Amino acid sequence: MKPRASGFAFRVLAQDGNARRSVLTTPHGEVDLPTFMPVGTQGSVKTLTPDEVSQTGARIVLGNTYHLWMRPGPETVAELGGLHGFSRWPHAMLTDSGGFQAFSLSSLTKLTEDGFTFRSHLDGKKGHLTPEEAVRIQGLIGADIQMQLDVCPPGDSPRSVVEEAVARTTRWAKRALAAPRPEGQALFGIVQGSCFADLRKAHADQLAALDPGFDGLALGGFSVGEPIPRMHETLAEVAWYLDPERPRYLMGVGTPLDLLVGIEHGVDMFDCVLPTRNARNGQALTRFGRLIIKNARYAKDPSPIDPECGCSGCRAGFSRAYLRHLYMCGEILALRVLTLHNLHYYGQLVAGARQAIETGTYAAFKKRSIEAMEAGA
Ligand code: PRF
Ligand code: ZN
Repeated sequence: MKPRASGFAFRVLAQDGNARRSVLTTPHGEVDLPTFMPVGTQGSVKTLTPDEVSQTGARIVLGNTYHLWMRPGPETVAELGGLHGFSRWPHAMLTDSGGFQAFSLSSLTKLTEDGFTFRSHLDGKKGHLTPEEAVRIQGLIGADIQMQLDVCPPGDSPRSVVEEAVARTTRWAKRALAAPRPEGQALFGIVQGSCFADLRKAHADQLAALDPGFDGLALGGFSVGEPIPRMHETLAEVAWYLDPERPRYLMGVGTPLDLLVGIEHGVDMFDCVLPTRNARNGQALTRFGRLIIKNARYAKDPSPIDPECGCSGCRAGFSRAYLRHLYMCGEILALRVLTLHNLHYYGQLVAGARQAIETGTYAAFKKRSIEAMEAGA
């Protein structure tokens, strides 16, 4: 019923409420779950080398089909060893299917039953992305995990629009599963349904029933404009409901609080640009909330971002004052150190969650983490 792509396995080691501690085996190594996937849109996690990314604890990163398709092209990536060989990332990798990015980045996107038609955000050239083409391109890029092409309606869409997106995503799921795909690449399905929990549950059932089946199931269509409490409520209703025998991936989410809530309800994998993008905007994310590095109060502050942080920047002793100075001068080192720190913080957050689940103390861990964040630095 659930054939897994070769080289893949998924084992749940411990459960605490709906929170799960599991391991995903891929052709590029084991990934301890719950985990956070740093975003490497164009084949790099911005400002960092692969070695630096892995030092933050990450063992899987995300790449984007849309960007690599437009530039340098999937054939070039394939010729140069696939995204693993090209970017020299030795661990696991997942690619998003491209529709979500085509819709948000390119102009004149048209959605039909066949797929997306759009004009490239780079040169205006016409592109057409179908469920089959997304599998073909991701096959050339060569990540361990592919995502199906899906339809993600805005967070405030009426029920009828969401119903149509769900139905089309199911039809596209069947087409994606039927398309030829290299052995050793897994394929995940995507559950849509906005904040209509009944639509999401029905969609999860439909996708879980497909045979040959998906290797994992994702929750798409969150954090697209709906109020955050609505997202958390809907996660509470639906995340645990997704087939427990497959990894569950919450796409493009989120804040440290979103991760704590998602894990509580049974999510295993997350990705988000927040820790990397906010770093480049001068924000350090810490156990005690956000630190805006350009704030004048740090001008003479000799302490590191977080004295107890084990990231290479904090261990090197770079002070808040120094990082503020670098940031104000536009020095690249500030962005690198903040990116390293933020990803290390996310890595520590999911590592802490894994440990708490193993010891049956997840609820206390979540409460403690939220209280510390709210208390501030
Ligand atoms: N679908 C796909 N990628 C995504 C999303 C989605 O719904 C989201 C929504 N948070 C982020 N990235 N394919
Ligand atoms: Zn640090």
